Amino acid sequence: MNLLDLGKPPLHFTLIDPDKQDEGEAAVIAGGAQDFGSDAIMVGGSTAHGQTVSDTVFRIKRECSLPVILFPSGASGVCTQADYLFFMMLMNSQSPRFLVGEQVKAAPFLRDSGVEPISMGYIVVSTSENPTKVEQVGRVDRILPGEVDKALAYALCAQYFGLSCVYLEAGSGASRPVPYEMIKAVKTQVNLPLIVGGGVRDVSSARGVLEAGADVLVTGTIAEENLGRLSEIVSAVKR
Ligand code: 1GP
Repeated sequence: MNLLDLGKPPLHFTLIDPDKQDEGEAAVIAGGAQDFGSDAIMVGGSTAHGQTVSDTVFRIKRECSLPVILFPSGASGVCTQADYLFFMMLMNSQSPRFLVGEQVKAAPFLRDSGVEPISMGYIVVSTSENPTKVEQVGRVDRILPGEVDKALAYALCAQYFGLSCVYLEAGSGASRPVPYEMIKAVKTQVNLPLIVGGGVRDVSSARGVLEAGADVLVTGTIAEENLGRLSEIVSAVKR
């Protein structure tokens, strides 16, 4: 599946972390996201797994007709109710677990699940002074905001490995989004659909990320905090 089969870019995906609210609240966020014009619901988080993920996906699917894409932190974040799963390699992890270990555990289950994998090169950029959760859990080789060439090298690896898309991630709740210059470099030099997320909480940074070249903008935290702001951001993506 090509990510851009989900729609003509720019696209907006709403990320819901099952550990941040109960299933009912998650379904309300998903319903709102659909009404505002978001293109897909991503479900996952650094600590979310098992039954919590399944219950949340089940409830979202009942209330909302958008495609649901799992965004797992490991094999235990996989469930059968979703439509797609980001089959991701955390490219700048220093742990074999996030390069291929969790994927090996998940693959046989995924084969039998009916959930369609979307391969993705996941690159975590360190935009905050204090390491974000994903930086800590994923044991990343830090990419600092000025290290555009380093991010670009990882993104090129995603292309040469034959992965189907690349995600530049500042981490959920990051104090700043991925630098625009970095997004621009990856967009112009890497021939893959480009997802960008982390730290986007207002229309101005959403526009900045899109103008720099993101095909897909992901927002998570803002949907938990302020659905009105989510609506403004989705409108900015879609105008
Ligand atoms: C995290 O990029 C996503 O994986 C979303 O980040 O929660 O900061 O919007 P936020």
